[in-house]
Parts: sequence; C-alpha cells; structure tokens
Amino acid sequence: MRVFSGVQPTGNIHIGNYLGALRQFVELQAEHACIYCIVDLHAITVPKDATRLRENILDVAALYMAVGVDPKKSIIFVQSDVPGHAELAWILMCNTYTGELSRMTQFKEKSRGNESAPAGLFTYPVLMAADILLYDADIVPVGSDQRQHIEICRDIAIRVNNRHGKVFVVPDGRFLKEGARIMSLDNPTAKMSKSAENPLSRISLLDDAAKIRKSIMKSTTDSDGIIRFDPENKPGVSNLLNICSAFSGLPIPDIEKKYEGVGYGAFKKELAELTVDALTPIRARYDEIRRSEALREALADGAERANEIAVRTMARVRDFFGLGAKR
Ligand code: AQP
Repeated sequence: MRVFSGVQPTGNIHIGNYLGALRQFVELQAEHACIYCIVDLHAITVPKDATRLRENILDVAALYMAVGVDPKKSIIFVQSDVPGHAELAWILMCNTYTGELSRMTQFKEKSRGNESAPAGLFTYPVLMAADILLYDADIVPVGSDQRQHIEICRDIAIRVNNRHGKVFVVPDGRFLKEGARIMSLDNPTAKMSKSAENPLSRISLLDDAAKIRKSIMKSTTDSDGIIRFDPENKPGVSNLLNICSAFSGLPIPDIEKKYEGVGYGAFKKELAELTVDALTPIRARYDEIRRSEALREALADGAERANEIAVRTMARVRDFFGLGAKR
C-alpha cells in the first residue's frame, strides 16, 4: 500500500495536527511505503512572507522527523520541489466542476463570501487531489476536517477514470477515532487551528511546559463538574477527554471511570502533565534536528525520490489525455 499526506508550513503546528495526522504518519511507515510532503504551494493560498515561509518549511520537516518520521523509511519532501503537483493540478482542474468546489466548507469559511478571495483558495482541493493522485496513494492519513477534500479527490479520480481509462488509483482517507478532530481550548465548538488569534486556544508542539499547563488549566469547560464524554452538551470536557485518550492510549470510558467524582481542576492538572511528558522529548529532538545538516539532506533526497515517481505518473497521465508531441 502507498501512503501520502502533507502538512502546510504555516507555523504553530499543534496537537490537533499531531494527534489527527502526524501520529498516523509514524504508525503507517512501519508497514507501508509512505510519502510525506510539506505543502508549501497550499500555504501561499494566503499571502506569506517569503523568508518566514522558508523557515516554516524547515520547521515542519524537522517536526516530521522529531515525532518519528524516519527519512530512511519514508520520503519527506517539499511540494514545490516536484513540478508534477502544479502540472497535474491544472489537468484535474479541467475535470472539476465549479459547483462542487463552491460546496467546500473550508472555502466557504475562509473566503466568507469575499469576492477578492484568491482563486487558489477556491481550487485548493484540486491541488490536494493532485498531491495524492500523483503518487498513486491508496491511503491518506488526515484529520476529519479533510473528509470533504478526500471525497472530492475520489470523485475527480473516478470521473477521470470513467472518461479516459484506469488513469488513477482511487484513494481512501484514514481517520483516527480519538484525535481526528481536536477542538480549540478556548472555544470547543471550533477546531483547534494554527491561525486562531488566541495562542491559549491551541497547544503547539514546541510550546514549553509553562505554556502547555496554562493553556489546559484555562481551557473552557462547563459548570456541572462531571467528567463525561458528551460532545454535544459538554464540548470542552469531551475535547479534554479526547486529548487525554489520544496521549495516554486509554479508552475514554476508562478515563471517565478513573476521574469519577474528581473535579475539573485535578483532571486538568494531570492532563497537563501527560501532555508535557508527551511533547518534551519531541521538542528536544526537534531542536537537534532543526540545526542539523541531515535535515536538508533528507529533503534533497526526498525530492529526488518523489520526483522519480511523479515523472512516471505524469508520463502516464499525458498519454491518457493525449498531451504533448512526444510519446
Ligand atoms: N484540530 C484538528 N484536529 C485534528 N486534526 C487536525 N488537522 C488540522 N487541524 C486539526 C489535520 O492536520 C493535518 C495538517 O493540516 P494542515 O497543515 O493542512 O492545515 P489545516 O487543516 O488548515 O490546519 P489548521 O491548523 O486549521 O490551519 P489554519 O488555521 O491555517 O487553517 C491535516 O491532516 C488536518 O486534517
């Protein structure tokens, strides 16, 4: 099986990204051929400072390795280093309907009906489909916020296959039970996000122990004092239970039982320590990897290996579509 996924180099990689996606990257590399991308072309759908973007690309690559993605087992590379992504995106755009793109909730949320929203924000799901289809990926490990984008990728692949023959492998999304959607700590009805204004709304993987403790202790809960999983009526507590389960590996009912009759303060305190213990070694490894030459070497090697696959796919795609003069 081939696995593909990516993360945007937009800074502030948080425990939502980790528990929803990155954690799966590590698990899957033991058994599958994995390709993990830093999707810088996606990041520029919103204007970015060039110097900052370059740094953020290296930050995410170092984080991949710090959480345990091994460049000897998996391919780690930067999207724009492989020209096939943009080329395939164009071909797929010609096979995508504007109506289906208009229904994407992420586009609706990010553009908020603004007519000067960049066209790239609108066509973002097509570039994401190109990322996946370029590598004939079978499995795409992501958080559940990407469900709709995986669906449109499958729809495009099936449509092209129906028109032209067996051009693409139709991929499946892979979503975890606990961690697939980590919510904001200050507003548990919204997902935890890198771009939210309040830094206490998220726990970034590189936060120090004091910031982690503060974010969890200040997190929004409710006033009934019962630790019970009920996302509809108790979104704050349910979110904390979800995080606790994802970090500890304990099923949620076991955690509810453990904290029966215990107040929120004590539960939050233990969750904060669990989170600090989980993130401290990642931060230590990150500091070392980020400074190392091995990081750039891994990305150069990854780009070469990814490009070899992409070039083969694009030759096949051009043949199916009748593009170009050469055969
Ligand atoms: N809150 C979340 N819970 C679980 N998984 C999440 N992911 C994102 N947020 C959560 C998953 O992380 C992977 C990488 O996401 P991305 O870099 O493509 O960016 P995003 O989904 O746009 O993340 P943010 O944090 O919400 O960024 P902003 O604020 O810039 O929009 C994906 O697999 C995603 O599902």
